[in-house]
Amino acid sequence: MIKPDAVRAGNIGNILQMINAAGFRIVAMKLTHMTKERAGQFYEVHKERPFYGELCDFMSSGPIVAAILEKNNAVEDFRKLIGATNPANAEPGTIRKLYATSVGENAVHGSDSDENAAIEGAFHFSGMELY
Ligand code: DAT
Ligand code: MG
Repeated sequence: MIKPDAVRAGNIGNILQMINAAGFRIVAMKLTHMTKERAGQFYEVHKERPFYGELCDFMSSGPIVAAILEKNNAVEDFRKLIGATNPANAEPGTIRKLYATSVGENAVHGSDSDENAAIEGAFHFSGMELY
């Protein structure tokens, strides 16, 4: 996902260009706006964390770009491309280093395993929206 902060800042194009240049194929993509309830469902795994409420408010604060990306070693390579959760710790040249403003408003989401990528893909897209 390209998160609401990056969409608001006009960075959809810049981020997609980096994703493209890194060799990912776009299988599905849409601009969508999650309700607070949908954001809460997406981040259910974090519901006991102190930042959960803030995270759900932020993720439902505006439209996002949801996408399914394909590549060999996609999960690991995408996490390398986006950089550390906290942009202060992200490597130079990563999407979060360039476009995130804080640990909470960090521009992009990337799945953390193939299994979660499948779950998160199905959260946003039906089978008919995959190409
Ligand atoms: P990532 O998005 O790098 O997978 P995560 O799964 O640990 O990171 O957390 C999910 C999101 O929750 C993260 O992108 C931003 C928010 N978050 C994580 N840690 C936070 C913190 N300490 N304070 C505020 N928001 C936080
Ligand atoms: Mg995560």
